[in-house]
Amino acid sequence: MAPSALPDHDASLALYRQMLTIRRCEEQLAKSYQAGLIPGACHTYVGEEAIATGVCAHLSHDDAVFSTHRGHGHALAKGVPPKQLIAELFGKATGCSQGRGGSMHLFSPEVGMMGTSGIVAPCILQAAGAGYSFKLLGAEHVGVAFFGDGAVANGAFHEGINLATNWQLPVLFVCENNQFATEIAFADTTRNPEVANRAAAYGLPGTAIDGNDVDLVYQTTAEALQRARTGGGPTLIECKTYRTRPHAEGMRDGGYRALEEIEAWKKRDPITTYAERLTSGERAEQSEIDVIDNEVTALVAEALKFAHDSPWPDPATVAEHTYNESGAAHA
Ligand SMILES: Cc1ncc(C[n+]2csc(CCOP(=O)(O)OP(=O)(O)O)c2C)c(N)n1
Repeated sequence: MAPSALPDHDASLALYRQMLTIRRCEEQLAKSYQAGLIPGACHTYVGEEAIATGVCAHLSHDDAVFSTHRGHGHALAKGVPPKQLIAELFGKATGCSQGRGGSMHLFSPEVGMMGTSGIVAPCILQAAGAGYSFKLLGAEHVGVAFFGDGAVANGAFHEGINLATNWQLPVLFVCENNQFATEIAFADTTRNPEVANRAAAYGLPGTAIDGNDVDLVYQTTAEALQRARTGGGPTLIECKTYRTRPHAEGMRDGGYRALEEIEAWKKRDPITTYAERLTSGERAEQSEIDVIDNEVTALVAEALKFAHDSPWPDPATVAEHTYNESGAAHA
């Protein structure tokens, strides 16, 4: 699959800003977790920011994203403001799910963020379902599933991709292959440690790219979305990447992977390498990068303060959002 054009000066800086916003939020969330401020699990996206950023740069609020347990980056890139994300993880009423969901239940339908999920793989089926509804409606919107390599041996992968391809639905399947599911190496769970070449079995285009290269993610997504929005059906994009923090905050990070491997991937950091590329290739000035760094640091500090200062949900509302309260008759 030949990639489309490189992002221009403004688009490149927007990609840099988005990746850095995710990174700074994750750093704050890791610290907050260590300070005991986050009830529940917290799986950070550190090291994988280029994927959500490069994909979501092309999406509108009408496109539907379905995500995973590692979904903070997807939510932010899709348009959830940092203050709503951090407040949600703190359990505050101002969070995107009003403090009732936490990290693995981030919902913001108004921006097309249709949910993170603690269950591995159903996002693949949900994105296929969204694609089906968009096709029935004759809309040019797409359903997008982000999922890890741990979802690939789940039946949902087979069912969702087969159905979306057979019916030529407008869907993007984005596998974030960070090479581990919890502490199990992908290569130890399959005789075929490549994901993209599985596409041949279903008859859809599949491509494997460097998921730490935001330009490449951006370009590859542009072409896949063009196909999806014009009736050409789904695409499977395998983004090879690495998480450089433990599976979840509070967990160990030794015993199942080599520290040298983690250090080697940190040198391929998607954010610092992108800043170097932009400045050395004369796509942007260092002074522009510096301004963004300062603005993002201030934005996230403000979001953290907002979350701290926000109220807890009113206990009297505990049963709200549990049942359908629209008054519609139930079957
Ligand atoms: C259906 C299901 N099986 C098992 C689990 C337990 N589990 C939670 S996270 C995880 C690993 C997921 O790995 P991957 O999909 O590669 O995503 P990553 O954590 O690497 O981003 C597993 C097995 C689960 N949540 N859901």
